[in-house]
Amino acid sequence: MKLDELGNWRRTHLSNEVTPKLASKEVIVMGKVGGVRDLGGIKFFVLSDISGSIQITAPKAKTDKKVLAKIDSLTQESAVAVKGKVVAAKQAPRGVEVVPSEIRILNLAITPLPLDPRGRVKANLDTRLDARALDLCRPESLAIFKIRHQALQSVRDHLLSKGLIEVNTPKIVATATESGAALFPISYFEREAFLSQSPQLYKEVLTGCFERVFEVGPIFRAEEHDTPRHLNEAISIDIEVAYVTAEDVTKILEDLIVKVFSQVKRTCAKELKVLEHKLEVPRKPFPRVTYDEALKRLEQAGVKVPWGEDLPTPAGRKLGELVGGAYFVIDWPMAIKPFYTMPKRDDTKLAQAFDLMYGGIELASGGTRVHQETLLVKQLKQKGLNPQSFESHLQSFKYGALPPHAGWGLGLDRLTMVLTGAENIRECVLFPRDRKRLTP
Ligand code: AMO
Repeated sequence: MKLDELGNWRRTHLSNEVTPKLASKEVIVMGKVGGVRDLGGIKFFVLSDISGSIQITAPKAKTDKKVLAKIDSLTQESAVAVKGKVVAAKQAPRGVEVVPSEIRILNLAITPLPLDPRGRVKANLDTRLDARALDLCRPESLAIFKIRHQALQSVRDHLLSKGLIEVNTPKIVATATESGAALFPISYFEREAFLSQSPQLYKEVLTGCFERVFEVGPIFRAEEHDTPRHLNEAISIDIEVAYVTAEDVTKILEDLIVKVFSQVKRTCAKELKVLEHKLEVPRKPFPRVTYDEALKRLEQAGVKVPWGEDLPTPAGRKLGELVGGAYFVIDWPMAIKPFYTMPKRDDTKLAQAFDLMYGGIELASGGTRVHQETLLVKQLKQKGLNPQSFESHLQSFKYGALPPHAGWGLGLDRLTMVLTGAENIRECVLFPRDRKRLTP
């Protein structure tokens, strides 16, 4: 079938702007078709757009034959433009419908569809991600991404209001920053390069000149994890601030989390309802649990973690049950924190580093950093890294004499999980990249 041109038609109203008040006015609405029904005397379909939906009703006796034939040829999810008259109608879902005088079929969906974006038939996550373009039209997906959008806007507002400058650092890099997390190698002309795991080293260097910076950007981790919380490409919100310590930046993070939760709760009530998620705004100050206390409490609850090891997932989950909500784990062993972490003055086995947890999920980590070149070189060696590979980074310590500084990285995808109540991080990312998924 030949498709119609959009031509000079433009939408006059979004579907939710069509109300009984417009009765007898002519409108042009555009959107996707939600299944055609024929009730003998009338044919009708629901047209959905970004704002909601409107019923298009064609009484057979009064509608042009060409229009009726077009309605017959419509498949679910086809894109159409409808010109017609607004009619107040008690039986229609919003008490209003449009009686079409002309229809333009802009694109015809091929059936059967791999999934029903109107959610009448539930599909599993893999099927949904395979047909993500359709899946994103589900009201639940839309709700998640509106909340993510709001969260990001609140993050930017907050950090800008604290005087931080937004920056963009390179994602093609020469060295690792996060010990343990593997790198994706790429071919860079005649050399090998890597996709950046974190803006860590760049944001630190920037404190020497810009003092307070933040970045929202992708991080790439070649981890083989296949969990509901890990991706191979994630979005990290990173900050780094000069002349402050870990304790100061935890406060920035705490304020930010409370602000994001409150603003999402206030502005996304409709979306939270679609997701049936009750969002609790955490109260300040969030509990601070030292690593030692965490191990003790876990042991009392029957979960043993040897001192000096990271908290494995079940232990993290248990700690989440014991503490609940948002809390910091502080005073981590240096052995499991990256080379750039500042040790505690009074106990050098411990790091001036923290993780922000929400229940059993790690949302962020950060700390005070080493700003002295000699200590940094010593710690690189202790981690089995070659200081020569970090020569260009170390140069900025020599020339610029970096000020004391601290910062954190907060995972936007994980933050969205917590805000939306999603059980799998893939729900919160448009086109997730994991061990098995590189398309769509
Ligand atoms: P870290 O490695 O803990 O710290 O990462 C910071 C935050 O980023 C998110 N994140 C991830 N989200 C999804 N999938 C992943 N594979 C993944 N890896 C990390 C998490 C995590 O808490 N440079 C430090 C930050 C700093 O100290 O400033 C860093 O990258 O939410």
